[in-house]
Formats: sequence, structure tokens, C-alpha cells
Amino acid sequence: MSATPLRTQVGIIGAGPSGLLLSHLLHLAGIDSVVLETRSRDYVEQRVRAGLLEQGSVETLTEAGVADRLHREGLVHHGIELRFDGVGHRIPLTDLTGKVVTIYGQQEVVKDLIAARLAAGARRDHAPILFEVEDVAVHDVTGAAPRITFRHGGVDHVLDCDFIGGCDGFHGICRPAIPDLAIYERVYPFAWLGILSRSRPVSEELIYARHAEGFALATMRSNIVSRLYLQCAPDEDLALWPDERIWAELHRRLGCGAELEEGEIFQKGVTPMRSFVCETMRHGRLFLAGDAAHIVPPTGAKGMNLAIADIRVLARGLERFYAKGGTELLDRYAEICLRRIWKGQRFSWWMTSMLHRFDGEDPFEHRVQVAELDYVSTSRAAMTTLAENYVGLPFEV
Ligand code: RFL
Ligand code: PHB
Repeated sequence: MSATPLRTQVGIIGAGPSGLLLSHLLHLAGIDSVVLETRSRDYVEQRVRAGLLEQGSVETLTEAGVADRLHREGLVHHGIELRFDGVGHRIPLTDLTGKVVTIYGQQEVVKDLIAARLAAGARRDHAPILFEVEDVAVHDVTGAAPRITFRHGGVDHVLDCDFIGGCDGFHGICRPAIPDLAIYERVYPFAWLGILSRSRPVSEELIYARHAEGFALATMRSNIVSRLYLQCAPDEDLALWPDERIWAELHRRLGCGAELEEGEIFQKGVTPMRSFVCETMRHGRLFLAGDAAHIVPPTGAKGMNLAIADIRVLARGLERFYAKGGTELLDRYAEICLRRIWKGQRFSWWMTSMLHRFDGEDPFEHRVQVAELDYVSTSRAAMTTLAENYVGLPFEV
């Protein structure tokens, strides 16, 4: 069957937060795009991932007009707790920085963006998002007329475009399509076992706990749903974690009593931990954004926020190109994004190193780790360092 030609200004691969936000910001600037996604709409709307938005991310979504539900349902937080040696220490984020963070599930951000894209798309001649596409490939990205080929509904298509947004996550096809990648990577010798349970949050604020048995995090999705994580082995077998073992371990590591309510566990998963930066964020007219270009361990809650920051820069660069014809901002895309990405990497690596149990750690290293936690919990200067990174560093002008 011959390929059916389609045309758009920006072809976007991936309907995660990166691809959807890019498409929406371009739409607001009058620029046409098509998003291609391998999964179904239902799958991407249900995929459980991040939960914490920096203030700048909330402002970005608000300015883009997609934050009404976020403001109604998001939980605004003014502090976090670090717990070690069985004692809790509050980091007063708002007192230290004047900023807040908001708990709102990534899949809710995704739902809001999809709804906005589909509502706008109803007024156009082609669908703004194509779900369940197959065999996506990029072509001629170093020329002026790149193309994306894919199969949809059993039909082969070619999407002609001016630019391609590579927003297809860590396992996508865009990054491997670029030659001579500059990559920096660290894989951690542990993972997180995460659950969602129908139970009220342990506390109003998040608890990051360091324990001799390993890290634990108590966060939430709402006033009736808790999100809880335990440090585990990278190849952990979930079959070895019946609900009773998960609750016993959470009680132990968080040092909780009745405030840790043992509700029904309705989702369980293991997340490997990795720091990864691909500094080659652009190849000709193909731009990588979000997890396609970088991954952080979730300890600093930076992944989705870094993705949103990339997209702000990319959308502005494309807007400038279509308004004035210049590529100055697009040419600086990687340089501008990487300054923030590396700071996010440093913070995520630091939080991870400070809070996890490392096998084979000697008593000296253990004492240094506890001294660092003690310092961060008692020095206003050290707390401020943590707080200003946690709530989000300012965006580049
Ligand atoms: P995504 O969300 O992975 O979306 C990529 C999309 O591309 C699709 N795709 C393709 N589509 C077409 N053709 C192909 N060949 C394709 N290959 C892939 C995929 O199906 C998918 O829909 O990347 P994006 O948009 O860059 O967004 C990044 C975020 O998802 C990620 O950084 C965060 O989830 C990371 N993260 C956290 N970030 C935070 O900011 N705050 C947090 O609190 C936080 N907690 C977390 C996290 C990630 C976690 N996991 C599971 C990795 C907690 C966890 C447990
Ligand atoms: C979450 O709510 O899922 C979450 C919050 C903070 C983190 C990681 C995950 O550091």
C-alpha cells in the first residue's frame, strides 16, 4: 500500500508531558503540529508516574490555560520532612524560598493536555494526536524538509514537516536516530518499589526517610490516596512483595504507627534508578526534549519538571522562527536547556546519595551520610540550598 502524505509544521513524536505541552504551546502561537503516540489514549492517561510539580511548572501550565483542574485538585505544599535515625526534621520550603510545590499526578497533567489538544483539533482538518501508531521513523532531519513515516490503522503514512520534536521518552526512536551522541550516565545499584493505596496520607507533607534497611518515601495523590515508595533491588521480584511485607517495611523504615493507614494497594511497580544526559539534544531539525534526552532518579522529583522547562525553550525557539525567520534561539536550545538539566542532575544525584542505603558502604561513609542529613536539617544555609532546588530554580530568561 502506498504511503498517504500528510503535512504539518512540527511533527511531534510521543504524547507524554513533553510532546503534549509542546503541541499545545505551539497551538497557542498559531503553529500547527501533529503528535504521534504508540500507546492508546487510555494507556497514557492511566500511566502512573510523577506527582510533584515545581512552582514554575504550575505557572507554565497556568499561563498555557490548562491548569483549572490542577488549581482545584492539586495539593499545595509548603515544606517536606527529612527523617533519619527515627527523627523527623522539617524543611520549610516556602519560608526559605517564597515558593510552593504542588502534588498533582503526571497522568492528570497528561489528561488535561490531551483534552485541550483534542478540543482545539476539532476545529482543524487533521487530528492533533494520533494514538496507537506503529513503525515510527524519522528521515532527512539534517535537511530543510524532514519527514516522519509511520503506520496508523493499517495504513502507511508520511508526515512532511519543518521540524521534529523528539519527545518519545527514554526508550524512543529519536535519540538512537542521531549519530555520535555525547552521553553521560550513572546507573544506581537500587530501584524503587512504588505503590498506590487507598489510604489517607501519613502526614500533610512528604516524608523522605533514610533507614538502615533502605530509603522510603511517603507521598500522596489526594486526601484519600497515598503513594509510597521503598528502596529495593534493581531486579526486585514483585512476587516476593505481598502487601503485608510492603506495609511491614513501610512501617519500619518510616518509623510510623497508626498514622500509616494500610488501605487497599491498587498499583505496584518497580522503577530502576538512573542518571542520564544526552548533550546532543539537536540534530539538524530534530530536537530531543524531556526523557528522550535526560533521566534523573526520582528522589529530587525533577523529571517532569525538567521536561516542561525544555519545552518552554523549544516552543519559544520555534515561535521565534515562525514569527521572524531566525534560528538564534533554536541554535541555543541545547546550551540553554543543559544548564538547567545539569543542575537538576546534580540535585537528584545528591538527594539520592544522601538518602539511600548503598550495599558495601563502610561505617565511615555511613557516618558522613548521616552528618550531611544532620547538617541539611539544622543549618539554614544548607536547608535553603535544598529548598531552592526542590521548588525549582528560576527559568532562563
Ligand atoms: P514520557 O512521559 O516517557 O513520554 C514519552 C511518550 O512517547 C511515547 N513513545 C513513542 N511514541 C511514538 N513513537 C515511538 N517510537 C515512541 N516511543 C515512545 C511513549 O509511549 C510515551 O507516551 O516522556 P516525557 O514526555 O519526556 O515526560 C517525562 C516524564 O514522564 C518523567 O520525567 C517523569 O515521570 C519522571 N518522574 C518524576 N518527575 C517529576 O518531575 N516529579 C516527580 O515527582 C517524579 N516522580 C518520575 C517520578 C518517574 C517515575 N518513573 C516511573 C519513571 C516517579 C516515578 C516512579
Ligand atoms: C510522587 O509523588 O510520586 C513523588 C514525589 C516526590 C518524589 C518522587 C515522587 O521525589
